[in-house]
Amino acid sequence: MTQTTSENPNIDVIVVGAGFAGMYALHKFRGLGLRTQVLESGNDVGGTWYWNRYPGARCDVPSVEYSYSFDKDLEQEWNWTEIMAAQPEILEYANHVADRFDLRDDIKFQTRVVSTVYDESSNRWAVTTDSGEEYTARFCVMATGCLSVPNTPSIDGQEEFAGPVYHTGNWPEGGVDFSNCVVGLIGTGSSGIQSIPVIAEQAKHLTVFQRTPNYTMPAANAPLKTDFLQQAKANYPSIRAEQRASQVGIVGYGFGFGGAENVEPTEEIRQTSQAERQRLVEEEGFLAIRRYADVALDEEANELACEMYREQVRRMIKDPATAEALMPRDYPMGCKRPVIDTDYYETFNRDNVTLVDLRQGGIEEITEAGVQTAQGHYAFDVLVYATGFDAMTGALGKIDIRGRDNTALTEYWEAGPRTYLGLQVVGFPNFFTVTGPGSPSVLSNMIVSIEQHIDWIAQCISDLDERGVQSIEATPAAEEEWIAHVNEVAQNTMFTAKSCNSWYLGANIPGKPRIFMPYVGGVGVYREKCDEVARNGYAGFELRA
Ligand code: N01
Repeated sequence: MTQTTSENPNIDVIVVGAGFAGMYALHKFRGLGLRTQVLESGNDVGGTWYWNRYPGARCDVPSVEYSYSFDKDLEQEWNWTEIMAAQPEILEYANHVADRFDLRDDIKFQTRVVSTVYDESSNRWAVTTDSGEEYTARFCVMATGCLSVPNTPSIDGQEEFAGPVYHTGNWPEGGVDFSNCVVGLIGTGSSGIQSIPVIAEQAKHLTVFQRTPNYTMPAANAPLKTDFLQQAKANYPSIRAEQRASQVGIVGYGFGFGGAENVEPTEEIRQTSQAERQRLVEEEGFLAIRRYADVALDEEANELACEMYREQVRRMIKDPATAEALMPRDYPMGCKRPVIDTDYYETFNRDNVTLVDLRQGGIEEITEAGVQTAQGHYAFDVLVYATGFDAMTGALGKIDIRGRDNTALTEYWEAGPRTYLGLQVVGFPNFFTVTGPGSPSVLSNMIVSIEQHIDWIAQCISDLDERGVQSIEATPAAEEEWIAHVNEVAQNTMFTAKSCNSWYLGANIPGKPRIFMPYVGGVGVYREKCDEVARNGYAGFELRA
């Protein structure tokens, strides 16, 4: 039954998505007295952590930092059990938050938004769902996630495969039992690297199809000690303040990246002899690379670190041909999203694991019984795609979003996403993107960036209402200037190195414009800029009474 707009004339804000962003948005907006409706396609809350239930799924940000800061009691009452939490624990946390703040009352589940259209005369957004319901609201907040549209590559014959097919980004709720299964898995990004060791332990045999070897560092995960947790809780005010002012929203309280000891890179790899580098690899393995500051800044220094990396792969893998196949070459370390793993390389020493290096001959087609490559046919009875996402713009692109003059967002973004501060788009008044392209987003601890965006949007709506302003829209000049700034700071980083292909650039999706999407300037600097804009009466936005 179609719900007409007249049945819900008082909604202030529609929030699309009930992941960590949508959940906090609902709580925050409600607190301001704004009537808020959240629409979510899944059966429950959790977003990323709801969909990505694949074996081995785990966060790579330490738990005490990958958690909400908005409620002091919540901080104190929740007890993380590991340095970096696994997916079930994070989903449990999301459910706890939903229960604690009665969020489900205003979330409509199993409801996919298909279009959202701005009506200039009423200054409202009309949001239509897959069941034909229509809602209208003054503001539309897209909490649709940055990695929420799984990418399944188009491969000849893929419909022919006779067995079950799974995607890591859309894993069945009940899990998958791989025991006695022969499994084929395509993709060696974070999801593949996390799931491969766990699937290999369960399955009769696992064949991994790898197109590009990745750089991955070992996670030093472990149970969290009670006294550490108590100490962290006591220090939360300063941890949170530091996170907000930091580069990536992580301060390394107790632990650095991947749960390892926090090491400040201070040395120059170019000043280190080959013999010294070799000695360090022998003593410290991959972690030896963390000491060098120039690796992130200079491609030649980076290549020296890559050599150290490859040497450690050589040392870890028994079969020299497999070792060679696992060595990343031709692109710098740090160009793609860093990966951390548990027993990834060790897995390739198992008898029941085969690595197919697609650089030696790619996939030609998927057959009824497996994968045909230029190197031969590989048979299996279950196929897993660990092939990533249409990142940052994918979820917005799937919704028919139309702003002033019926302009489609996909049209406006034809040459790549354009935003002011990653928060708003010219031509789309009262429409906000949470952790959108042009903001630190995926380069940061997402919860820190989510809270910052929601707090900013909430303050903005509240300020507009106080001043009797009906609509807010980024100006073309401000948007242009912001894009230029985003591009400028991304230059001369490993992210935009010539040889780099990453989903940050949209390079994983055929036909997607190649543009570096997130803001490299850092969450602290970015927060300052957003706050300054607000302090200056929302400079760069046009406010209409
Ligand atoms: O996806 P990816 P992901 N034939 O795009 C391969 C976050 N995350 O889901 O590199 C063969 O990184 C592709 O090969 P190539 C995190 O931000 C976080 O693993 O394009 N192979 C690549 O190997 C992460 O970065 C966590 O040559 C094909 C793989 O599939 C992001 O999600 C955990 C192919 C895709 O890798 C995405 O990670 C998991 C084809 N046709 C995810 N098409 C943590 O917090 C694609 N590939 C730890």
